[in-house]
Amino acid sequence: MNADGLMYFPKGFMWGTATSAYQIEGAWSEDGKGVSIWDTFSHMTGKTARGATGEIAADHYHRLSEDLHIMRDLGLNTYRFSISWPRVFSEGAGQVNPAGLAFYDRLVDGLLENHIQPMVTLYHYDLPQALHNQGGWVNRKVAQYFGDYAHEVAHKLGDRVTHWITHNEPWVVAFLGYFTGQHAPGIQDPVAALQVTHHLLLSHGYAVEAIRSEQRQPGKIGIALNLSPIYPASENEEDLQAALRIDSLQNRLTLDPLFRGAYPEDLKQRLGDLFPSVPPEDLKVISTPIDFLGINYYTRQVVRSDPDFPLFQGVPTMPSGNEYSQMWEIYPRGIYDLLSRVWSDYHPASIIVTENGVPVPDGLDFDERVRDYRRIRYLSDHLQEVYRAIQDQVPVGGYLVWSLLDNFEWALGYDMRFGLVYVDFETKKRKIKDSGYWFKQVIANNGLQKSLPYPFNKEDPGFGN
Ligand code: IFM
Repeated sequence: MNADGLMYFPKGFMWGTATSAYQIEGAWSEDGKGVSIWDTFSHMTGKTARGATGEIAADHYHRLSEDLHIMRDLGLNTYRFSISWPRVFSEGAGQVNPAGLAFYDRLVDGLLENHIQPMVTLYHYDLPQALHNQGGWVNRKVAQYFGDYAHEVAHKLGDRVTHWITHNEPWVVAFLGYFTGQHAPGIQDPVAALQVTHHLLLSHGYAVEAIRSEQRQPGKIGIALNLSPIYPASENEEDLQAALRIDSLQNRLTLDPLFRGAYPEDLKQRLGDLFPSVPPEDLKVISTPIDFLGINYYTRQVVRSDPDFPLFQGVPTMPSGNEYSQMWEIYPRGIYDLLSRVWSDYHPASIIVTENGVPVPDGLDFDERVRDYRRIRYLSDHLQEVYRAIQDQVPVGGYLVWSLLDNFEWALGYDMRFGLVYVDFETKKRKIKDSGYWFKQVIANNGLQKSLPYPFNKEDPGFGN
């Protein structure tokens, strides 16, 4: 910390926000876009809160210039967005849809005009329905199609995109989509979920090769994983062992093949026949070196041993004493522990916090201001922990807030607001929240104030939101 009370981040630090296509774009069937599994799923009765769909979402597709203006206003130097695969290939493969690609072309140009680095995610949950009809991610061929899609996009945008992310949260795609069924395509089959994990990782490797062969400037390539540090509920040996077992499923299942070229042996043994048989050549493809690891962090898990719980004999608990958001426990220290652990165990070339944020029930006050103090507190506390990791030599190159805009939070519909910018879902009107102005100041300073003034502390009157 400096004498002026600011914790300065490294020169060139990436400050930005993240979004995904289905959560903000809308225009679900315009300009030749094909149907995605989320279009199908959200149109089914009972799959999302209040039957919400992404048909219109935040209407970003039609409000691109307004949203670019907001990004510039916030002073972002990086913007992470995803490309809708069915917008580019309405059938997932074969004929390209030029109008779909043109939208992203305009977006990338608009970002660069505003001095914002484009970070492209190729897959953020919205598989073309046509490929699901061929078995979806359970079908190995889909991994190949993903490589072809990556090729096409890199061919078009590879002269301007600075950062590529192949997949967002493959664990969520596999386990919420194919095991619990809370996400599209709503399947509940553990064998499928593990097969899907492998195919997603394989397709990541294909995409890395495809982008490297097509890009015409040295863009950096990575993947974004949802990772959670796992802590034992007590110091008992049983709880410690349970935490390690859950860690193998939650974190090492994706980290080990990507960085060590092998799935965790203990996990494979535990899962026995449930685990797919994997050709050794696949692991070479999966572990193709990448330029950065994206980490999405929201919360931790605290696990206690439970001999009755199948296979893993461990269950998550809800520790008391800490604050909770609408979705999770708030545990800033977890991001420090996670960054330090990933760095010391896997040594990725560089790390970017590709998502961090919090859902709080905020809204417009009488004067049209959104005083989302709890979000400011959350972001500030987490950034302090990121800063601490950087001081300890963990190579963190950027921090992106989830999310730019309030948006469609998957099965939870529009009930969870994560944005730095408030969206009135009736009128689609945007309003920068107090957290957005706070973040703007952090970016402008390239530094964080150590202590937040009134009324950002839990004890202060009016902290409510
Ligand atoms: O909204 C999601 C995003 O799509 C993926 N990461 C977690 C966010 C909050 O749940």
